[in-house]
Amino acid sequence: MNKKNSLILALDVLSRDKALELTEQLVDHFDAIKVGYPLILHAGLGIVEEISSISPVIADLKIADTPNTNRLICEAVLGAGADAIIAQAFPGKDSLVACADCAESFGADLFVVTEMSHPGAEQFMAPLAERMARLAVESGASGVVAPATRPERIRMIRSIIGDKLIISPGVGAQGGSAGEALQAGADYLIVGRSVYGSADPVAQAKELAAQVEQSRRSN
Ligand code: 3DU
Repeated sequence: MNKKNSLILALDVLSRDKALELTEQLVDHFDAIKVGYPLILHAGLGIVEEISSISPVIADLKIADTPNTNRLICEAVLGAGADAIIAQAFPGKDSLVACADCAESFGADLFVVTEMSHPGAEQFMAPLAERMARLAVESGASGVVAPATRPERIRMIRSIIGDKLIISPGVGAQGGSAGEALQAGADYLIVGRSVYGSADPVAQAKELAAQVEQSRRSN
């Protein structure tokens, strides 16, 4: 993943044709396309292979199982062409290391969820986010997922993970601000509905790019 736009598209549309149409339209505006259960369950794993021939793909399966099952899931989606996977930290170090080892064998990246961006994440995830960020580093992850809806939490997680990457969902539909998330230390913003659900996704992407540019200039 080349950091050019600092933007990742969350492509949670439900049809193969719509996904490919948006990918073609938006590929130049985003550094990667994140696909998850909504699209893969509707369109099949083949969609990972198709999109990965156009753009880097992050498979957001929030993998959260035993080490062996984690490995099987990683092998399936990385074998289909994904360049990165996202895993949950809470199943523990052995489960996360299974993902990290598999990612390494494919030359892929692993991102670990520390604290999610929705309000419910404050219940169980936030109190453990620091430990999960530390575990991500210890397990050999490339980076973590941290919430654009709570920039102060990005700042805290940055202080733990050093120069590992932070990819950050929550801008747009969830109410987070692009500029605030970047200023707090996010490397990439993950944006979905406010782009693919808009009447003019390219215009929305350009608007986001302008916000990224403004944040870079004020640094
Ligand atoms: O809310 P949006 O439509 O901009 O999409 C955000 C995407 O990021 C979506 O795919 C969601 O599953 C993912 N995500 C979060 O929103 C929050 C997290 O903590 C992790 C991933």
